[in-house]
Amino acid sequence: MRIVSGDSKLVLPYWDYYSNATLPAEFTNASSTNPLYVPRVNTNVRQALTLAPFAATVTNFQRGLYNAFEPSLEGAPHNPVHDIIGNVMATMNSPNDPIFWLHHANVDRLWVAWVAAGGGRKMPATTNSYWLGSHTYTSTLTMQRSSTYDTRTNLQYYYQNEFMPTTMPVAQLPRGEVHQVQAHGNERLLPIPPAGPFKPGGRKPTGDTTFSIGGALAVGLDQRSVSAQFPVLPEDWAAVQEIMRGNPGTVRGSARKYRSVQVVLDNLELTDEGMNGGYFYQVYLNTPSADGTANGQTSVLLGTLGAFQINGASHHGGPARLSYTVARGLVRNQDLRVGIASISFIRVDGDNSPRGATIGIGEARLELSTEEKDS
Ligand SMILES: [Cu+2]
Repeated sequence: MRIVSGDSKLVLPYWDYYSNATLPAEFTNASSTNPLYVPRVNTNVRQALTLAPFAATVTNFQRGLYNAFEPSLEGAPHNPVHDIIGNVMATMNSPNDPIFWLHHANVDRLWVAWVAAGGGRKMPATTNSYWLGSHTYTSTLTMQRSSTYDTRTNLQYYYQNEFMPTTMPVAQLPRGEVHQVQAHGNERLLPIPPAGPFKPGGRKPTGDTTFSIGGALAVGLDQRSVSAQFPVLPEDWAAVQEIMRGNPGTVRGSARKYRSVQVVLDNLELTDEGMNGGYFYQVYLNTPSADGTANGQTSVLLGTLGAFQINGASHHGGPARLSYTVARGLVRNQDLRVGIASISFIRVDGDNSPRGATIGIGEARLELSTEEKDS
């Protein structure tokens, strides 16, 4: 870009929404001659932010491991920033909104900051298979994955500020929200949203390597928060418990040894109202409490769901499916007594959000998987 621009001092901007959650004014001036303007649902993303990826417990990096930065940062703030801004940003054409590039520069910067923060945070070793292969940008431009290991030495750029955010933007936490994911001690006491009138999906194998121990069918989401509740057999909870302890779990009806637990949202569809974004849902697994009461249960935040995530999941054709790993240690022994599980969808609105039906989920279920995840 320095060559093309003829400016040897050209630098790329990033948008630090933790410092200012409102879109820079250059992007919101609706003048027809402003190349940075596109219509958006929201221009403030405070509702999309969280400090969860920067927690001391998030020390792994790569997807597939527990307590990993990559899926945590993607879960929030990356995805909800797409969702809350909405319109083009909530689609796979999101690079057509110029703010995309400043958002992604900031995501890259947050990664640099996470690496620099130390405290046991570790990138995969250069010898790890994570670094095999290459990124293809155009038919004539590829880059070895291994060359993206480090920004300063490999890629020869740096950011003006390479520190992790430590505070949320002032006065921007809505409605007592707690934003934490995927680590010990990050449960919250959550009043579970009311259960929707969804039919149970039943226990069944869902593939060669996965087995559903329960779910709910035809789960419709709108501007309200809602829970999908379904029965789980005590013996299946026992298998979950084994897996949470780090042991393989087995279930009746399958000869497999299962090694991880996930919440799967299958056959996802967006309504016309939900298509443009401007909202998202926090996805929680509510583990059953000893007395079976609906409130005061231990809940764990698994990730986020919105138009951008669904558009991404359906990008390569076939039914849109999203899965959320339940990290080991999140489901504790004392939580595993009563046979009702809840997958809860906590609606998060932007300043502007659609009313009415947004998302349809063919089945929301709790699955065991043979996939091994390192602790
Ligand atoms: Cu993105």
